[in-house]
Amino acid sequence: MHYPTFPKACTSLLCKYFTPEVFEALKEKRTGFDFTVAQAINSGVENPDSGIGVYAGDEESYEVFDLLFDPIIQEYHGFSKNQSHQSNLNPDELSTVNPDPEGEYIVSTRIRVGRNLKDFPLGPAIDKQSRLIAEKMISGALSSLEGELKGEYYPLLGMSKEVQQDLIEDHFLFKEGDRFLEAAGLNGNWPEGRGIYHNNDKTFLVWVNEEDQLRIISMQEGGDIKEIFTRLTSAIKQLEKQLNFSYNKHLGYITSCPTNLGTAMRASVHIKVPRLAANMEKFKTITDRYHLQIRGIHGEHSKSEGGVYDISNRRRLGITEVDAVQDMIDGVTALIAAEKALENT
Ligand code: ADP
Ligand code: DAR
Repeated sequence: MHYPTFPKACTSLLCKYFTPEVFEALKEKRTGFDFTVAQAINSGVENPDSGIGVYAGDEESYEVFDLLFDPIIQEYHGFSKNQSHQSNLNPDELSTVNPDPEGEYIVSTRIRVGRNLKDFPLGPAIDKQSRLIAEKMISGALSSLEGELKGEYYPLLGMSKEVQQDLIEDHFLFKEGDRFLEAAGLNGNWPEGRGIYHNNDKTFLVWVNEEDQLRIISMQEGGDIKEIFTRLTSAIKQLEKQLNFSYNKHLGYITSCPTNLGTAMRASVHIKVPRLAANMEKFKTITDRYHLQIRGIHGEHSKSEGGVYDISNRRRLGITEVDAVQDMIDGVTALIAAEKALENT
């Protein structure tokens, strides 16, 4: 392995923290699943426009390559090596249930968590056989769900392009792996081992073997955040009876991208704020103050359409799931107040 050359314009956390000294210290190291630092950084080397640029191949990567992962985790999450993560999945502790009861601004709400199977490699290091075993274990656990969560698993292999495209356009299914995921080694043997589970109403869904082995999703139109969070936490409890998820007291739930560690939760609304959209400085002042992230309406790296934005919690590690959802609720409440104020000017 040679020290990579990063373009001068590179602004990723990889470029910032993968110094020649860190390279020398890590270049010969391998995890128990034979994952190397060259694999961990490949996405950021091939995509210098990455924000982060690194992915873990297994839980052990976060220890073996700590000289690189620790400063990145510290900068992204404000979370240091000696801190412990706490989880709280109790929806009764949410203060507000719906920041837009009249339904004037929030088009839809989605709350998702990432999960990976304990003692399995993560997506960048898993081989085809283990990925298929994981798919079988996960789809088997999903087939036991009852009531509102009851649904069906649809493998991507054999799914018609039309059905796949409709599910993507309707915000239910992940897009085909982008260049960041491709370079991270997350698209191996695509589409084998990947799929989506959903109930009839598509208010409860699970992605299998995309960026993480599970993305457990609760979503619906409108802003009844408590109902959506309650559905999600109930599903997580059911699945935990059959699947062991990778978790440790320092980093919480283990994910391939370090931005998702801890709660691995992104709670988002698609919200119509055309006046704030015309005043991005004010918009971003509010999202920064409430630790929110702005995305377009077709997920990461997409654009806003018709003044609708995807607004979600940015913090995931060192706060609980209730805190993460509360971050989003408090921020969305402030955005709606600001949009209303601009309506009256
Ligand atoms: P993730 O949330 O899993 O990190 P993305 O940001 O790529 O992944 O979003 C995945 C899909 O979820 C996209 O199709 C996006 O449009 C959809 N989505 C995200 N938030 C919402 C929401 N509040 N309402 C409806 N769809 C949403
Ligand atoms: N494109 C990568 C991903 C960062 C966070 N998003 C995830 N994990 N989907 C980057 O380094 O910018």
